Amino acid sequence: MPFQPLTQEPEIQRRWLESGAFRAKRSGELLPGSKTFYMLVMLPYPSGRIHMGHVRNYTLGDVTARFRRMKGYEVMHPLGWDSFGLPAENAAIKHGIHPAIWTRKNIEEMKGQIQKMGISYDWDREIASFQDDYYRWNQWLFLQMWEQGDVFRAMRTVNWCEALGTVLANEQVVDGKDERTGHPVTQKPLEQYFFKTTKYADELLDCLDGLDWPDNVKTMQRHWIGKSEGARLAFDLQTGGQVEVFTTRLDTLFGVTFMALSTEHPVIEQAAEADAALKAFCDQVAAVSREERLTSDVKLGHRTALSVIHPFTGEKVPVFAANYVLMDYGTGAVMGVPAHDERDHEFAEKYGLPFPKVIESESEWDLGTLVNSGEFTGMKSEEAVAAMIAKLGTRAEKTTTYKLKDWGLSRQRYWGTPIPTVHCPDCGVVPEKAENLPVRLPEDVAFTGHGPSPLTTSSSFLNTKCPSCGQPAKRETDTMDTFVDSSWYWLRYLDPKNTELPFAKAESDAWMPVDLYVGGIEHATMHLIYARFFYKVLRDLGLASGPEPFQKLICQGMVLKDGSKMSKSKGNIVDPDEVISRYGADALRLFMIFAAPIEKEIDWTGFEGIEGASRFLKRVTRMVEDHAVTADPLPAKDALSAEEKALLLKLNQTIARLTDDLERRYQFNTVVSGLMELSNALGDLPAAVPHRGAVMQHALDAFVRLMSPVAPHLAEQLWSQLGKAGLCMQAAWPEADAQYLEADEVLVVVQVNGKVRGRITVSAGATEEQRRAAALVCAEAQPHLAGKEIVKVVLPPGGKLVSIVVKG
Ligand code: ANZ
Ligand code: ZN
Repeated sequence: MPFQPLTQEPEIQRRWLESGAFRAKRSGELLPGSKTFYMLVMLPYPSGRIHMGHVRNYTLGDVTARFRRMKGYEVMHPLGWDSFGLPAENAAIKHGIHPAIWTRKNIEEMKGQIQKMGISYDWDREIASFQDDYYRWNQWLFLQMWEQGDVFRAMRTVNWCEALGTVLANEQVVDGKDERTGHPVTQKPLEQYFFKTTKYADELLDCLDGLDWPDNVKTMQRHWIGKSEGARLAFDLQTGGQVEVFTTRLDTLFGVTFMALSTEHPVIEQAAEADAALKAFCDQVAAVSREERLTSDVKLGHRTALSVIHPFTGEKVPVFAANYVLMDYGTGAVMGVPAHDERDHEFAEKYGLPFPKVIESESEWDLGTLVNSGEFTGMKSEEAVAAMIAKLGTRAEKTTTYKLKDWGLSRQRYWGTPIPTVHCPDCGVVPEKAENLPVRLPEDVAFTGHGPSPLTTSSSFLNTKCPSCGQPAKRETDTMDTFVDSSWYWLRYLDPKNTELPFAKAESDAWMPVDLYVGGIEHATMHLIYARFFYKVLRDLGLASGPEPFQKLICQGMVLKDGSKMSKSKGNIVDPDEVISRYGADALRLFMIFAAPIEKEIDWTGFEGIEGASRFLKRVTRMVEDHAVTADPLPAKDALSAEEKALLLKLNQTIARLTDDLERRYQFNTVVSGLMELSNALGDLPAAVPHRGAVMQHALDAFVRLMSPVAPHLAEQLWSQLGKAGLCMQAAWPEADAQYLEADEVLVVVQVNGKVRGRITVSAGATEEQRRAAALVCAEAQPHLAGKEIVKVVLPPGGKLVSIVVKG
C-alpha cells in the first residue's frame, strides 16, 4: 500500500479507539507487581484552536506513553480542560454568548484536532473544570481545608476600577488603566479568602532536592519561596510605642540613619490621619499596583514627623514612608543602612541622609569586620549578630522570613468555582454543608463588563439559608482563582466518575506519583508551587500518599517562528491542522520530535522540515513494500554472512540506544536520528546476501516497532503489511540481543590498485599481519593478483581496508 496518511490515519485512529488500546486500568484491575507509568501533560486552556506548543507537548507525552506501553507498563495518559477563566467571560461580554457555550464549542474543536494527531489519551477519563462534577470537588476540598484551618479571611488590596465598578485581574491592568476601556484603576482593600501556603514553606523548599526537575525550575521555586534568615528588632518610637523591623544584616545596626516604613504600615496610616501631605503621598503610592512597584526602580519617600530611638546610641532616627518597602514582606518596616544596602543608598542620596560605613570587608567573600560600632567594633559580622542579639534582650530575636505568600484565592468574577460559604447576619461567614454541594453557577446573570460581579446580580444564587442557624442569608459571590482547578486535576483523572470523593485513595496509591510531567516553563512557579502545596494538604487530609506529586518534570521549549513566539497578536501562527491536512499527523509528530532537543526552542522555518519528515516516512514505506514477507526464521548467528551480521549489529545497537534514550535519558530527537541511521543501514544491505529475506523480515519487524511511538499510524499499516497480527502499538518493544552487539568479526574491503576487488571477514581481534595474509588469499581478488608482482600492501588506520599495489 502506498503512503497515504490522509486516508489511512483516521482509519487507524478508529481501530485504536475501538480496541480500547488507550484505556488505563483501574487500581483493582492491575495485577500485583505490574509496573505503572503515569504520563501527564499540562491541562490545556480551551482557547479555541490547538497551537504548535500543544502539538510539541502532546507528542512528547505520547511518545513516552506509547513507548512505556510497549515496554510492558500499565500506562495512565489522560487529558482534560482547564476551562474556567477570564477569556470565556470576556467572550461573553463581547459576543453575548454564555461562557459555557463558548467553552464547550472550543473543547469540541480542540479535542477533534488532538484526536487527529493520534495522541493516545484515555478519553474516558476526560475532565473539564467548568463542569459541576469537577468544581464541586474544589468546593469540597475548600471545606476540608477550612476545617483543617488552611483557609482564612483577611483584607487585601485589589485592582479597583471606579468607573466600571469592577475588580480587575492583574493582567487586565495596563499602565494603571483598564486594558479594554482605559478607565483608571486604583488599589482598594477588600476582604479575601486565603490558603495557608506559607504553612508548608519549609517543606516546599526542602522537598525540591529530591525531585528530578530541571535546575532552573528548582531555582525559580527557591527564589519564589525566598527563605531569608535574619532578625526582628523593635525600635522605640519617640512618641511612644514601637516599630519592628526585619533585617538580614543586624551587624549593620550602627549604620542606621533612617527608618523606612511601608505606606500601608499601621504607624504610617495613623500618622497620615493628622498629616495631609503624608496622606497624599500614601495615596499616590497606593495608585500603583504591587507588580509595578516591584519592578519600578524609582525610590520615593516622605519624611514623617516621627522618629525612633537607636537602641545602642540613643540617637534620634527619622522615620520615612517609602514606596520600596512592601507591607507583606518581613514586618513592613526597614532599618535604612545606606552604606551597605543599595536601595537604602539610593534613598539616602535622594533625601540627603548620611551613610556612615560600619563594615570593612577584605574581599567580596569576606562577610566583614565591624567598624564604628561601639563595643562591637572589631568583631566579625557573625559574631557581632550573636552579641547584639544577646545585648538587645527581648527587643530582638533571630527569625526566618519567606517571600512566599499565602495564596489569595478570591476572584470577583463569574466564570470560576463559587466559594462555598454563606454570610449570615448572626453567624457571620459560615461554610456551606458538604451535602449541599455543588454550589452551582447560576444561569440568570448578565455579562455587561461593568458594575458588580455577575454573581451579585443573580437573586436565585444570592439568597439562601444559613447552614448553621437556618435563617435567610446571602451566598458568597467570590469565585476561586482558576489555579485551584489545576492544583489537583491529575488526581481526578484517576477516578473521574467518583461521586463520593474527589478521588479514591486506592486509585492515587496505584498511580501516584506522576512519573513524567511535561509542560511549559511559564508554569515553573505559580502552578507548580500551588500543585505541590495542594498535594501536601491532600496528604495531611489523608486523601493521598507521598510527599510530592511530580517526580520528573520536563519543560519543553517553545515553537518559534522567525525567532519569536507564535501568537495570535503577531499573526504568525502556523495551524497544526493545515500541516496535518497536507502531510498527515505522523510527519508533523516526527518533525516535532526531531527538530530539536526537548528543552530547546524549535524555529519553524517553513514546511521544509515537514517535507523532510514526510520523505523519510515514504522511504520507510517503500522499503517495506519492496520486501517480500517471509516466515523463514532468522538463521543462527554463525550461519550469517558478514553483511548480515553487520546489519544485525546496527539493529541491536539502535534498539539499545533508543531504549536508553526513551527510558532513562528522555532524549527524543536522537530517537529519530537513530531511526534514520537504521533505515539507511537497511537500505544498504546488498541484494545478494544469502539470507536476505529472513534478515530483512527480522530487522523490519523491529524497525516498525521502534518507530511506532513517534509515527504510530504508519507503524500500524506497515505492521500489517509485514504480516503481523494485532496492533503494533500493543506489540512488545524490541529487546537488544546481546550476541549481536559484540562484533566478533569485521568486514574488510580488499582493493587492488585502488579498485575494490573483494571482501573478507576477519576476527575483530586480528593483527595487521593476519589481515594482510587474509587479504592476499581473498578468493575474489585472485584474478587481479595472479601472475603479478606485489609492490606493497597498505593497511590504513581503522582496519576496514587492505590496499594491495601490484605491478606487471
Ligand atoms: C538592614 C540591611 C542592611 C539590610 C544591609 C540589607 C542589607 P532579603 O534578603 O530579600 O530577605 N527589607 C526587609 N523588609 C522589607 C520590606 N518589607 N520591603 C523591602 N525591603 C525589606 O532582604 C532582607 C532585607 O531587605 C532586610 O535586611 C531589609 O534591609 C530589607 F546592608 O536590613 B536589611
Ligand atoms: Zn446563621
